[in-house]
Amino acid sequence: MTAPSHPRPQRMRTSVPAVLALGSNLGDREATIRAAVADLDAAAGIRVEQLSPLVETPALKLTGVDHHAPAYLNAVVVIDTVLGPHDLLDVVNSVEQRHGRVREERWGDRTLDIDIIDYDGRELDDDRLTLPHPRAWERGFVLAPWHAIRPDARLAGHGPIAVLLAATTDDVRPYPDSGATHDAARAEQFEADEDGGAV
Ligand code: A4P
Ligand code: MG
Repeated sequence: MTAPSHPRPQRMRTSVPAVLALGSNLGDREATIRAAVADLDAAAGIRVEQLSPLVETPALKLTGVDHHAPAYLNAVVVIDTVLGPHDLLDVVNSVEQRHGRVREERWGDRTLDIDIIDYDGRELDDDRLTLPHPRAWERGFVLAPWHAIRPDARLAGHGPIAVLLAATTDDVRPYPDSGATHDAARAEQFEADEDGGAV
């Protein structure tokens, strides 16, 4: 077969960085999160750049922290993607489905939740998607693993995540638990702020 004389120019779309948060508090939580990260990396248009350490956190319900509910494992991945934000949400939703996600109760127990925390620093709010994720700024279970791999990251509209993390109070433990908590990171941050003369 001869090559076409006028090959169609390939449309190249440049990739952008994005940050996804994964959470699981039902089933084999670690296996689910690791399989979901592999699924994301295998999806067309997504390359996983880095997976954070896993952390274990008590379930946050609409009524507050619920110590009777199964604890969550949470993690963050930094990705590069050529997908637009809504196409990325479609992939994220299909990976959640593949891992048995059932939507019965808002903030209910789940095998897998994947949120888009940041998409190239963009701010957006429509009926399907809010960027950055509207509650990421106050959640230790998002900020602590993100900070562990990208300490200089910023959350659009909110500023440096190191500062946001220092203001959180949730109980975020390394998994498997080595006895330390991310309070150490917060304490270091406070000390750095004091040395720098911050109020
Ligand atoms: N949606 C809008 N913006 C986004 C975004 N940036 N990323 C829409 C992902 N989805 C986004 O989500 C509801 C709708 O949000 C979707 O249809 C999507 O179009 P959902 O996953 O169906 O339901 P949900 O997760 O129960 O609700 P929501 O409000 O997204 O909850 P969150 O804020 O994700 O919180 N406790 C601990 N310890 N660890 C956790 O990970 N997660 C939650 C869920 C609650 N408690 C937790 C944890
Ligand atoms: Mg969600």
